[in-house]
Amino acid sequence: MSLINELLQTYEKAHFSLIDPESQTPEEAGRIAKICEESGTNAILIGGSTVRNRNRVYDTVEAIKKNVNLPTILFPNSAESISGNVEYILFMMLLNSRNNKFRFEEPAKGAPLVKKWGIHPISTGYIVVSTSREPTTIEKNVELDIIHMDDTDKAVEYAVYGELMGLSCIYCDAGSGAEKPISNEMIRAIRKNLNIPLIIGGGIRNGIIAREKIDAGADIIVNGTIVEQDTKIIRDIVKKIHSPTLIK
Ligand code: 1GP
Repeated sequence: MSLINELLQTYEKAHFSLIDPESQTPEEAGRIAKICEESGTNAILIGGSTVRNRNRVYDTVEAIKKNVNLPTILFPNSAESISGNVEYILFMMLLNSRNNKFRFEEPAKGAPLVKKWGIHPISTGYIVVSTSREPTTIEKNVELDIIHMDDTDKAVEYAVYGELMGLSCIYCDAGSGAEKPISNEMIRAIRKNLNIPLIIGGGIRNGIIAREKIDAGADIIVNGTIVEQDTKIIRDIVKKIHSPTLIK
């Protein structure tokens, strides 16, 4: 069984903590990962939109693996950021990219490395939703077929396309540090049309919001900015994700 299905079978819903190798030293990344593990997160995602240095990713993964017993999952932005010591990789197609580089070319470049190094691939349809007035890093770096906050139909189309192409999960992301998270309405519409796990991230800053996203249909919540800024909130977010629904 795949890691995501295994996690969802065990915990029903899950939480991933995202650590950007460029935001701190590998030792500090290991320390943060430990706090996330103690807070109840279910896996450590390693990645960032601007990571280019494989050695830095390698050292960060080593430090994290030394400190925690959680699965390590790479969230790569390019073939160059794939490191052989990670256990899993979100092997991604950026579905609403207008540029083939992020849909096919970088994943193709990375594919032989993933095989050679025995990394377990988690085939993922990645969809970026634009919720911020100021573009997020990913919006600055990739030319997108823009999906606005209320463009629910377009988000559903890309998500269902990903499922029909045989991808194992869909990750809808408002981008790191997004002003607003993806709306509950959009998550509900995607969930209604999708039969594979749905990961939601970007701009989720507290437990109540995380729980709303779960109630709307998210299976996994990703936190990055909060992980770097205020690890105490992670405990509350994880608790709310696993608490009974807020919907009366
Ligand atoms: C970004 O979904 C992740 O790719 C996490 O976003 O940094 O806003 O938590 P935040």
